[in-house]
Amino acid sequence: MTDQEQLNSEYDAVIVGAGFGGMYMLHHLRELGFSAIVLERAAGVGGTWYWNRYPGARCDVESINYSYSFDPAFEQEWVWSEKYATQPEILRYANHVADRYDLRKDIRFEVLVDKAVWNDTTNRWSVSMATGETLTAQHYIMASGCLSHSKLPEIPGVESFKGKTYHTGHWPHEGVDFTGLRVGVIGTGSSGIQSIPIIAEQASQLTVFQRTPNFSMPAGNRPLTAEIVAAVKARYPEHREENRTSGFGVGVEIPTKSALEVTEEERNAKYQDGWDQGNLVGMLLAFNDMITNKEANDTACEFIRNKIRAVVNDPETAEDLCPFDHPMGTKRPCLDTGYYETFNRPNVKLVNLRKTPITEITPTSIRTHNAEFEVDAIVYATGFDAMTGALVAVDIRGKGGVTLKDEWEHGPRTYLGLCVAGFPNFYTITGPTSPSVFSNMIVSIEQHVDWIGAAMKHLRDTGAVSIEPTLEAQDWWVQHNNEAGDATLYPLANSWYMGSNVPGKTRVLMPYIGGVGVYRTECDEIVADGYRGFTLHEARQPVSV
Ligand code: NA7
Repeated sequence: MTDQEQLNSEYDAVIVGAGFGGMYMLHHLRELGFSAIVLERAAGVGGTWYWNRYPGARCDVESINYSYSFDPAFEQEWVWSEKYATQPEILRYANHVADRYDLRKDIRFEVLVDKAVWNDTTNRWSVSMATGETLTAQHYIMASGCLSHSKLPEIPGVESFKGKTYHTGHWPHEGVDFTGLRVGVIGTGSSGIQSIPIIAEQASQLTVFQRTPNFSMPAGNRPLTAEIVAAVKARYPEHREENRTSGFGVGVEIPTKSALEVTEEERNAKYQDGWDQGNLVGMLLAFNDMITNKEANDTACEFIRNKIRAVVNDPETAEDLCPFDHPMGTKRPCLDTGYYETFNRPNVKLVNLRKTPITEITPTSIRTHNAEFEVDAIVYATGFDAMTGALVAVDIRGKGGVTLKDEWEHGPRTYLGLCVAGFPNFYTITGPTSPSVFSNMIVSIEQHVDWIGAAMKHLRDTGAVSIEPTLEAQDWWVQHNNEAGDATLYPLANSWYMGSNVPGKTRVLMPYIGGVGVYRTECDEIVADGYRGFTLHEARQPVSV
C-alpha cells in the first residue's frame, strides 16, 4: 500500500509515536485484528532512544528488565551484552523488534501530528499532520513518551551564541567530536551526568554549569556473563511477574525496617550494598521509610554526600557537588560512570549557579554574575517538559471542541493516567497520574498497551462505539494520586516530576507513586467491575456534548 492509499483509509486506531509504547501497541492491535497506523516524527523507531544519542547515554534499569516480555520466544533469544545497556544497543533492539514483527509497513516516519479532533457525530477522531494530511480513526492513542519534549533554558542570549550548540535530547546522529574545544555543559540531570565524563576526555576545557546538584551513584556497569543471562532466562516468566507486581517495576526485596530503627553501622552497610550493586531501586528501598520520612532519608543523603567528599579532591568543589536542597530520590537520582572523579581533572571546572547565576549567553561565552567563560560549544543538558509536554503540544480536542491543553491548565487530570473525561476513545500510554516514570517504563508500557487493547476489544465485542471516564471517576483518581504523592517526600523537591522545571507549569506530582503492582490490580479490578468509572456509548446513541 502506498502512503497515499494508507492516508485515504480509515483506521481502528491511530497511534502517535514509534517508541517502545507505540511499537508494542501496533503489534498488539494487529494480533487482536484491528487496523492501526503509527505516526512518528523521527526517521526511525526507538523514541527516547532514537533522539538521546549523547555520549554515555545508557539506561539505568538493568537490560534484562528493560525489555519486552510479550513474546517468550523473543526474550529467550535476545542477548543483552551489559548490565546497563547503552543507547546504541537499545536502539538496535528497537530496530530488531520493528523488523521481527514487520512493524515498519504500518509506521509513517517523519510526520508531525499537530491536531486531533473528536467528532461527536461520527464517533471518530480526525488526526491531522503538519503536512496538511488528515486521517480518521475510532481510537486515538498517544504513545508520545514522558521525556520527549525537550527544553532549552530560559537564559537571555541563547539564540545569539555563534559556536556549536547541542541539546542532549537531539544529539546529531553522526556524533560530535569535542577534541581540543572549550565546552560548556549546562545541566546536571541524568543526561549531563552521563555525558560529562566523556566530553571531559575530549575537550581542552570543560566548564560544568550546575544549578542543582543531584544524587548520583556508580552504575557498576559490567558485561553480562553467560551464567547470569542463563540464570535469568531459566525463570524469565517468574522474573517478569515479580517486576509486574513490584513497586517500581523491578522485583526487589521489600524492606520491613525503618532507617531509624537500626544502628548507624547496619544502615550504612545497607546503603553500601546498594551503592556497590549500582542499584537505584535498591537504594530507594533500602528501608521502608526512605521516601516518606525526611529524617530517614537524610541518613541516605549524608551517606552519598560522604561518598562525593571522598572522591572529589577540592573541598569547595566537593561541597558544591553535594545536594542539600532535596531528599534523595525526589529528583530523579542518577547512575554514573566516573562522574565525580571527572571533577579532579585539570581541564574541568564546576560553576555553582546557586552562588553565581548565569546572566546571559553571548555570541562567544557564558556569562555569570561575576565571570565570563569563553566557549566553542555549548551542550544543553537541560531536560524536558516532562509527562504532559508532548501531549499538549498536539492540539487535541475532545467533546464540544474542548482542548486538552485548557483542561490541563492547572495540572493533568486523567482517570488512571490512561483516559480523560470528555475525550472518548483517547488513551495515553504511561500518561500522567500513572506509575510511568516511577517505574521500569517497559513494564508500565506493556500493562497499558494490554489494557487499551482489551478495552478496544470489549467495545468491539459489545457493539459499543466509545468509552470515556466519568468526571467523578477522574476526580477521584486525581485526588488519590495527589494524596499518594502528599504522603511522600516528592513534593519537597523542585523536580520535573512536579513540573517545576518549566516556568508557569502547575506544581503537582504527575506520576503515580502508589506502586506498579498496586496500580495494575486497580486497573484490573476496574475492568472486572464492568469498567467501573467509565461510560460506554452504544452505536445507536449519539454521544451527548
Ligand atoms: P533533567 O533531569 O531535567 O536535568 C536537567 C538539568 O538542567 C537539571 O540539572 C536542571 O537544573 C538544569 N537546568 C535546566 N534549566 C536550567 C537553567 N536555565 N539554568 C541552569 N540549569 C538548568 O533532564 P535530563 O535530560 O538530564 O534527564 C531527564 C530524564 O531522562 C532523567 O531524569 C532520567 O529519567 C532519564 P535544576 O535541577 O532544574 O535546577
